[in-house]
Amino acid sequence: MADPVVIATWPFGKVAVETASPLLTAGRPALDAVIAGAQAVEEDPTVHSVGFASIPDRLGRLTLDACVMDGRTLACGAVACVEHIRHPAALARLVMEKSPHVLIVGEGAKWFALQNGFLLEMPHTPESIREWYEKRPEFLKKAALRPPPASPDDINVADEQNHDTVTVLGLGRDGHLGGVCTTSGLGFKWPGRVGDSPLIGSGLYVDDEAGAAGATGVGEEIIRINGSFFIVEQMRSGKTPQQACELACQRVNATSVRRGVHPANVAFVALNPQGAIGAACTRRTQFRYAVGRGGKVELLTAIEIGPRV
Ligand code: SD4
Repeated sequence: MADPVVIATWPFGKVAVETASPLLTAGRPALDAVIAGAQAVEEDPTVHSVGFASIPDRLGRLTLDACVMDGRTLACGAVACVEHIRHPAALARLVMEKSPHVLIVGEGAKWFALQNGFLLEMPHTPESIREWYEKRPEFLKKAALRPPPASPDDINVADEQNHDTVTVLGLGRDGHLGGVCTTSGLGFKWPGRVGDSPLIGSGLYVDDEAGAAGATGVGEEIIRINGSFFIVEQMRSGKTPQQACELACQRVNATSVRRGVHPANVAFVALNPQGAIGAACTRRTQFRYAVGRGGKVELLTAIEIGPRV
């Protein structure tokens, strides 16, 4: 029997931890608990970067991305660019359980949701529409509508507008790991743009035999290094979750140096099968995360890893 642990990205992840922790303590599987936690954030209208009421893309469309992974079987499922669905993490789980596929996108994901009893809903609130209108001129001034950004600086503009994704990792009493990642992606993103969050290996990876890892931040840079898989493989080869997260940040920094651009804001969390946790972010990301264990929930600040000189 393991002592349950749950870790979630950003201060708003506290709601996820508070929701997941009692479920883990009651002996529920890690995947059930973390999805329930993520869903509490998707449901929160004050969080404008996960689920409903998030900042839409440049055309005002709100498209959501999510994935889930079960550490026991490596079963996983994901949806990307899905509109009008309130709980993309639950839909990702359904892809895992009821389809032969791992990732379903756009209209196909919506069709699959309808087939399985999800309702189509209006995703905006008056506040989220107001925020979109208010931030739009400032955003467009910095990153005019033009071909895709050549440097992560442009992407960072979007990132600053919109923190962020909730990734929740959990260890159940039965010793199994589960994880979920859910987001609306970067605010003012290009229509059709998909980040790391629904990509197994980038935004999330979970394997009972090595550990679980999840990401938040500029998805393009996380995809480039396959961030979560990288961290899990580091743990498999003996690194602690903390060392593995720091190595992933160093890798992001190193790729930025090779490309001659400023390192982007990214952050990682990790959890190993023994219940040890880790977290790190690139410089100036100011990443905080929530942890629940031993009946307590706390907010911690991640160490920032700068580029090597
Ligand atoms: C993405 N990683 O779509 C997400 C967004 C995020 O901080 O986490 N921003 O790239």
